[in-house]
Amino acid sequence: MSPSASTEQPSPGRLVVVSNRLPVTLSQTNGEWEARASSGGLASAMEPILRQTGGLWIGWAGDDGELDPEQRASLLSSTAQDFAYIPVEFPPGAGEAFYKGYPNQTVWPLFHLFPARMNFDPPSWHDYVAGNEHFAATVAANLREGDLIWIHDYHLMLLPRMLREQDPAIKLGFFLHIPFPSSEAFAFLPRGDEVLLGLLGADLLAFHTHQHLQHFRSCLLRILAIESSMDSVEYQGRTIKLEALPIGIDPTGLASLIQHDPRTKERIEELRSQYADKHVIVAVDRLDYTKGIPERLHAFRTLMRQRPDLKEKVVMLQVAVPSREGIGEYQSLSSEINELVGEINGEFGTPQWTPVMYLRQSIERSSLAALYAVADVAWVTPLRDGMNLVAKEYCACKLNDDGVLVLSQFAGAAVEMGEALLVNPYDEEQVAAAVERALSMRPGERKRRMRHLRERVSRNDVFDWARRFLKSLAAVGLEQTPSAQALNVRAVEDAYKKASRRLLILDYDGTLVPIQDNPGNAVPPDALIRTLTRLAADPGNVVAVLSGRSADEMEDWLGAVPGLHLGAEHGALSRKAGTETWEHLVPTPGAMEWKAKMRSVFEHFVQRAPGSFVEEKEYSIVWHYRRVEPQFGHWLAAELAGLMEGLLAETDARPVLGRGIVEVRPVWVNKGLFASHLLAEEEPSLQLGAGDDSTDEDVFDRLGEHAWTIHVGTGRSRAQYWLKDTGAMLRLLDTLAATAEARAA
Ligand code: GDG
Repeated sequence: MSPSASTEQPSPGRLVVVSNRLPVTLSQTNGEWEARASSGGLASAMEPILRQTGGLWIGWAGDDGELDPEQRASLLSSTAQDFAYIPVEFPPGAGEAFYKGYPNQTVWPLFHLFPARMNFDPPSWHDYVAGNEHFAATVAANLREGDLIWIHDYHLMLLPRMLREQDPAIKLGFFLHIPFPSSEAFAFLPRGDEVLLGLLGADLLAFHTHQHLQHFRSCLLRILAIESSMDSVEYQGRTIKLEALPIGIDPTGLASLIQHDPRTKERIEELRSQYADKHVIVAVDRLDYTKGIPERLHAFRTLMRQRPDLKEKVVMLQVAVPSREGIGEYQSLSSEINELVGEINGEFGTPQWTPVMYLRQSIERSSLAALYAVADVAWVTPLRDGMNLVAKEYCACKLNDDGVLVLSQFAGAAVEMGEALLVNPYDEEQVAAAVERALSMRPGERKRRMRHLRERVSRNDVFDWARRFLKSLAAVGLEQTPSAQALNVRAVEDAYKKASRRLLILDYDGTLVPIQDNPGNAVPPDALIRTLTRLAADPGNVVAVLSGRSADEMEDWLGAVPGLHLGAEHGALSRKAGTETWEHLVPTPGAMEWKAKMRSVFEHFVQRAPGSFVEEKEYSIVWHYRRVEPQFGHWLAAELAGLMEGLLAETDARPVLGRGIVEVRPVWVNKGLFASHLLAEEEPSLQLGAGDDSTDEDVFDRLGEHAWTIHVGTGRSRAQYWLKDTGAMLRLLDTLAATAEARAA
């Protein structure tokens, strides 16, 4: 254990770690079941904290339902001290089906940018959902108040939402160990929207790098139309933190093997004498197509062809740990590598020299440390990797700073390891040249580069990583301002029944009808007209639909609903129930000369952003960019708003950013004014205001403190409550309409 691990307690809560596999595997040897602990970086980072907090680690033990629960529990308890391993129970065969299907055949290839290797079999999605449900059930059965839940990786991306739905108050963080792809690639993922929604159940979502985090944000925007900031996203009344937290390793553990462990020391001596007259290049990977093993072998062959003088002077030790052997892709990769190694050794080898030593097996940690310690060069060239721990482990083992790291620019580790020789693993000539340079680098440069690398790897170790994650997770509730809570429909219904006079002010787009790419398509469906008619028919109700749209559109769409109040242009215009005329609630627009000046600027933005258009209303002028590529659209919107601020400085008009729009209107036009007028005329005993964007906040502010203010959809709001979407809003209105009718009958 690292000394840093035992000193600082990261959080007061009990830690519950959830990962697909427990760091203990139950397997059968000669008919006898045994528990074998794996000593990965994650296990060594989690176990001290689990021990400190008496925590739990929940995961699959790999026995696939063949053991009875008691046997399993007793085997597992023999491996954990002061904390518990809790196995997730799967029906026989279901654990394997879950693991091998959607996570490894669909998500893994796509997230590593191999869409052509992606397989999607619809039943595998159902296994994925069911697998996550098994985890959810096990977690829920073991949870205690105050627990901090930390979910790991891509197998469990639906779990955050499942757990949140069971208990909205839990504290839950998720870490993705693999890269997150760009939105263009992510769009290929079948059921990708479900995956994003699953992740949004967390309070904290962390990735290895900023690039992965930015890709996640852009997927939220493009696929779910959810906006976010660099470090957070607002969703259903919660703030979800977003962080880039590169994982580290246990450098002290490795160094102490090299310095104090007799087996490691012995192995170092053996390797040194075996390869005394040779440069040693090491490569260590799981046998996976993302790790670029064939590409590396091709580059090695190029190097050998270009540099015949390296004959008998260099050896490449490639360790490849078999992985996911039941999947066809992996079997053919294994054969491809065998053939390549055979070809290279056949082409260049001599009776005294085998250029590529290929170990297709797992080796002991002590041998691995010895290999790193002895190797002159580490050749770490994955085609794509979340982080890549081998790169960091190698540096941690160069205690005298004498070694060179050749690293793929597509490994997450490249972000932090600029002193390595960074290469594009697809370019075999460039890679071969980098390895050549590594082999001939002068000692001064080698040591300078490695010293920086090693110091950084030592500072940002895996314990520090875990502490930072948990500190951030523990602070979740404390940093958040109290925000909206989910609306309890039953409670509104009760209040509604008791009230004799009720005022309902409802926004239109995004509240009563879903937002459309083309605003002209948001025609009210018949069901909405019927519900509004029923509500407005109740003599106890004043029902108003208040929108930023023009009076003409409001009249066309809702003018025929008897008894309905209408508000247009954010309440600057009002049409009372039972009348046919529109009243100006604010001074008449008058000259508003600024509008003409703005028109040409707006038109210029339409030219810059195809798909956008300008709408002119009595009191305002609007640039609609909903159909423009979202990031470009937001960027231009900010530029337009900034430009307007300057141009309009002398007037009383200001730009306002809305959902997919920039609107310029006089400051005195706002929905709060409309609400005030209605409140002055009525004396409602129940007030309800619902809206989805920033213009509706003025209504929430104007209604009394006991009002039912409802924010529809995602994002931050000063409303007291939120509802998921327009569908939920309509169901609420239907329920209220039915309540009144039942009473009247
Ligand atoms: C995922 C992400 C991310 C390898 N061979 C042996 C052995 N190993 C150990 C290495 C290293 C680990 O396995 C491999 O870690 P990687 O980071 O390279 O890759 P993944 O397994 O794909 O892990 C990855 C990681 O999660 C952490 O977030 O870095 O990007 O894909 O620790 O030393 N260990 C032993 N014998 C071997 O033969 N004992």
